[in-house]
Amino acid sequence: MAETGTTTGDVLPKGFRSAEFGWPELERIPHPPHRIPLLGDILGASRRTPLQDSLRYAGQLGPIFRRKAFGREFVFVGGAALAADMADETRFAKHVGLGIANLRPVVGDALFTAYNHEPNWQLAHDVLAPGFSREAMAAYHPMMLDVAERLTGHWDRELAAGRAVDVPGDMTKLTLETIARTGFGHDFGSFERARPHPFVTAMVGTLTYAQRLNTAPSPALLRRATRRNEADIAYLDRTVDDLVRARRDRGGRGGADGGAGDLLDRMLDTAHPETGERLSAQNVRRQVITFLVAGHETTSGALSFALHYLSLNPQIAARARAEVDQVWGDTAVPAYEQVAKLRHVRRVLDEALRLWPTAPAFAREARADTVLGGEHPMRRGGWALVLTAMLHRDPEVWGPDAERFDPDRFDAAAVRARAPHTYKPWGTGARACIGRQFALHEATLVLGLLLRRYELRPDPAYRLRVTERLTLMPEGLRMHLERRTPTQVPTQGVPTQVPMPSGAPVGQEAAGPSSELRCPVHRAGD
Ligand code: MNH
Repeated sequence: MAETGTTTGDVLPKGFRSAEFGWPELERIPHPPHRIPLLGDILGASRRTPLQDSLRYAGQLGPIFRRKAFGREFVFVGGAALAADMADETRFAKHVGLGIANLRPVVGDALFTAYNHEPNWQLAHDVLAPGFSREAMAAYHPMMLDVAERLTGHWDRELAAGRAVDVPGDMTKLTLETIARTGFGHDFGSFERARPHPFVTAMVGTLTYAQRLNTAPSPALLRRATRRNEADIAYLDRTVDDLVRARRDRGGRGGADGGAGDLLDRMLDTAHPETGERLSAQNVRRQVITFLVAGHETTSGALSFALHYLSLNPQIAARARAEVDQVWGDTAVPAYEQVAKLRHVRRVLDEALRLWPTAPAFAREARADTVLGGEHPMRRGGWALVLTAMLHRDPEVWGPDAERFDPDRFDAAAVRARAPHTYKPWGTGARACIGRQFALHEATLVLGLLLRRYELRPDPAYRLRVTERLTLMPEGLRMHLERRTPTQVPTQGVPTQVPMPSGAPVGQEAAGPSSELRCPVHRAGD
């Protein structure tokens, strides 16, 4: 790979800028007490849970604060007013730094890690966004159902054996198989394996390594981990190259018959509608890894947190289940259009992502010298991390009971009554999540299927513990299941063929500089 900046002993990612640079009045921003010379604010901080430590500090320090670790200073924003100001796309943009920049040796200028000015961002965005339109999603639906049936098959066997199910483990299998199948026509066989597929191990390895780079005191301590990381990256690359070769050898399209093909087909065959440009082979490799990673970890966490809260709140589960029964009725297998109709189930997901936004922060930088919130001067290029989990608990927005799980916060009237830019699990602006509708369709479908089939029984001894490896996950979450009685549950059968809606794009926001191209992903006001 061309970039090896983080493997040569240079721990700071390229383009890294400590907050001293971008914040002329940094000293006015509060920091935790008991600063230690050189080391900074490490008292009471754990290297494994940087986000949850920051959440704790936020409670003491207010809507904006800074932390210093090993000579580097970071600014964190979690108050609703300041976060909304940073969502102003005319003055701020995505900042690629820190954890994201650490991933550049793996995925370079693919969608998630591209710098705003890199031409491959717009190219890949325009080529791939139609892969998330309504039509594309409707074509993925039968494949999503197929993978979900593997999950219920596995859960039925666990249930029959009297075992508790491993929720995050199984959700990760489900979401990985889903993005691999729908995006790339690939089967990792996750449900047929006792251990995670080596691709998953390598992926988790690179994510963990990237997080460690943020807090590592010295590169020397990382030497062995760095070698390991290079082997992981080589394995990821090899796997993807095999996948691409297999597709080229077959010369065929993946995905649904006669459709536009799957994401891989788009990456390999589609020219930009205006410039005629195509993704390079190197870029395709980086995009495939990006989508396999970005397309499953966060959705897996979202499903896991949702199941955790459903198991603890039987009335909420009962209401969502009643909705599934009512909307899906006796249909053996839900059709594409029947998924978005599950409003309560969707609210459960929204609320789970409020409390635990599984991509827990995003970084924003000033496009030009500006004053954040009318109070904090910033220089061009100055940046801060928006702590989504903190924003989502701001009592000014969410009330004094912000810690309570309550899906009714997302009924239509409540959403309308809230100020814009107060709920940001998908990030913001042009660089917001491209896979949002994909994740929501998949997760709503799966929650619906699980609620229809099982009662969830929490392990009374379980206390929520959240692990952080760039994304959040409820660690060690297990629960027992009970099958609902057969009269309650419609039997499973073959997927009903549903005519594709001849769809207008979902969103109406223009994609980037071109006013001709409509982005089917991003909606105005997001
Ligand atoms: Mn997703 C960007 C959250 C599911 C692919 N995603 C982002 C960002 C957030 C995010 C936040 C913005 C990061 C930033 O500003 O630096 N994503 C999520 C969450 C879920 C999720 C919480 C599930 C729940 N994401 C998915 C799925 C896919 C996907 C599913 C693919 C199928 N996400 C992406 C890509 C980007 C992204 C690609 C980068 C988009 C861009 O910069 O153009």
